Amino acid sequence: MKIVTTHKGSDFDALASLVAATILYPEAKPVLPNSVNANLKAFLSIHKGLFEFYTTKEIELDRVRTLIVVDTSSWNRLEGMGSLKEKDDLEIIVWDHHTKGDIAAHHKVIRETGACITLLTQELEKQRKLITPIQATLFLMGLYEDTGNLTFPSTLSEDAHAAGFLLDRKADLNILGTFLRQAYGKKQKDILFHMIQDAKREEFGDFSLSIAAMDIAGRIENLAMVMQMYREIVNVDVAFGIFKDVERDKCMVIGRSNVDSINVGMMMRSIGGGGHPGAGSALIKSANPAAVEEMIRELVKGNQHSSVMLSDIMSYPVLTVDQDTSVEEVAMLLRDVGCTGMPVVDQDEKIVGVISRRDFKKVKKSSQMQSPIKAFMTRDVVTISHEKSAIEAAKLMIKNDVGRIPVMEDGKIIGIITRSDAMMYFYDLLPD
Ligand SMILES: [Mn+2]
Repeated sequence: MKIVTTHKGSDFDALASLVAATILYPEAKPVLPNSVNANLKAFLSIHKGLFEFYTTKEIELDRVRTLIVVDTSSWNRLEGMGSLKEKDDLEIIVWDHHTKGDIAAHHKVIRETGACITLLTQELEKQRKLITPIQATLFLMGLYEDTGNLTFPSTLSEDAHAAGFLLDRKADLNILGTFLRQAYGKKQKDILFHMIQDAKREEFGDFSLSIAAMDIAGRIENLAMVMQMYREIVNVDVAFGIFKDVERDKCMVIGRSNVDSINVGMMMRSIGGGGHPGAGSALIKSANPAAVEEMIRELVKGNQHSSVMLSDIMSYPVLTVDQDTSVEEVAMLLRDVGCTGMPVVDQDEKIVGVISRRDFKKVKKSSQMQSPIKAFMTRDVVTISHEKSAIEAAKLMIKNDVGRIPVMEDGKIIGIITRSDAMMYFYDLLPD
């Protein structure tokens, strides 16, 4: 007898790989562990009958001649297969994307792809096996779950290729969305409802704020998403949730902001957590929620005075070049200072254009190297007032496809904000 099985606490990648293996090895009986994760349980309860599985108990392990293992290569992740470990004449085949395992296989396909189902999908494609739309949907679900919709750094082009193949085989994205977005369940809903019932809202200068505090029992997943929904429903610019886990005597603080003046990441860092300007969290040991709320209020007040202005993150002094300078001289200057572009000014230091690498491509003949730079510069200059925020600067860069924007005060250039300045700000790389 041949059997195919996968790891305990099975996820969609495990189930998908199990089903795919039964297409590649039609005579193998699929054995699904009893312990499967919550998303998978929901999927199986609805798709009962579409897939047939055996439990370990239903299999006479003595009669197993071939064991096929997918999405793991470790004995201790299998359920009830211990006796097979000692069997001498057992043939073992492993398909896995985890490279550290202790199962000694006779045949194996083990590579570090984003999902195990990618490896099996490649084989199905190679062997031109028929797969049904519901199988394709399940396979794509496994692929998306293990690769975070192809966004995890472990994702390879092979994973994306497999996703394309499965979409060609009519994988249904509507079904996918239903099962992969189970993170908002009953627990999360109850918490959100409680928070909304007690929601307080206060105006704080130029933004609105709401702080919600509540007790929770044990670990609750996806509180960050609950906070995001809370902020949207209560309709405030800034929201903080203080979740006290009574048993473990810990407070989880989660913040969300969509105004520049409140940098949640910076605030959370000052109380031992972390995050980005728009979102952050911190875990505080044995804290009392009232004290935490007071602390957040103080931080919000303090944060307002130190909100980041463009003048804090721009680069200066700014090198400019006169519009009558020759192309050759400008090219040399740029090379010497290691810049890719520069504002061009007239005699009164007024900005009249910018020169960038793109403009130099317009220079075709060597005689043009002696022409004034104004003949090649870009005349439509995007500038920004020093009073604007980093987010506004970044939006301008995206809209106009420019990497540097002169920062103006009273008609004069006082600095320049570059793409990397903006990125430094967004990724919180600024020194505190
Ligand atoms: Mn996997």
